[in-house]
Amino acid sequence: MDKTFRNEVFGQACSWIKEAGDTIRAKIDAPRSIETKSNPNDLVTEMDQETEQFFAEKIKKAYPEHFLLGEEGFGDEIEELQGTVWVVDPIDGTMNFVHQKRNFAISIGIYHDGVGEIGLIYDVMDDALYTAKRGEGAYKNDHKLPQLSKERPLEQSILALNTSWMVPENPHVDHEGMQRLVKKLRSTRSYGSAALEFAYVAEGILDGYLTMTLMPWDYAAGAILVEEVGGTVSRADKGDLDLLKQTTVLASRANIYDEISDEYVQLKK
Ligand code: 2AM
Ligand code: CA
Ligand code: CA
Ligand code: CA
Repeated sequence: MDKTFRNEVFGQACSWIKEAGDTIRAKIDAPRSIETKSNPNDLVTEMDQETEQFFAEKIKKAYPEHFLLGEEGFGDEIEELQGTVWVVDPIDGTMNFVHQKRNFAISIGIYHDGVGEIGLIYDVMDDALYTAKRGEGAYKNDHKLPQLSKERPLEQSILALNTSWMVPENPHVDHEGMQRLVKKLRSTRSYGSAALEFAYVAEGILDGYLTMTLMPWDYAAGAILVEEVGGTVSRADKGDLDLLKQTTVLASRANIYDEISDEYVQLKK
């Protein structure tokens, strides 16, 4: 993607994400109808849908040749990653949005021919915008994020992790390895918004994030941010991420990445 054009798209995306966030903040206390999707704990609100629609309209008008891959279905049916694709999660952490009215984010990853060019994660209630352009580092608002430590060992690391992977019945990962991992770590956290968990890894306030079931819009922006500060991002078994599929993800400081994947994560099947 041409640099001048990328800067234009970046500016546009930043202004839209802030506008969408302003709207959500203004309506945070309004009564809302909550529906469920795949299961009783898989929530969606009108705000998720309206926010994705907002981006769909803006993108189509400004960049009719671009594609949108979005969680709530207002985008395009995408089978391959050719051209420019905006991968949008209008509200990441809908359960937090509903129950806590905080700890949720808007996530936008912009890919060109499959390469991540721009990542934006907006913590709406904190008014904190995390941004990255490939090859130009990552920022939290106007503050450039430093490269991540390559020294701190696993024993002194905090990993974002969902406790569901700890039970024997979980279909994704050997739970004994996960239990050993939890004992080895300094501690774990679980924020309930994948996008924010990536942003916190990029910011250096989490040392890594390990998860078993992410969709493209959950990590499209976050993967770019973490890589821009020298972190490593892949499937949990170190395979390449496929932006068109549900996937496991391990994102962490580079010096603990191999150890986590090789010594603790044993995927099932
Ligand atoms: P969402 O809020 O956009 O749905 C919660 O641990 C994290 O997992 C959130 O980032 C959430 O994104 C994501 N997630 C992905 N699939 C989910 C599902 N089926 N149900 C609930 N959360 C899901
Ligand atoms: Ca959802
Ligand atoms: Ca999500
Ligand atoms: Ca969502």
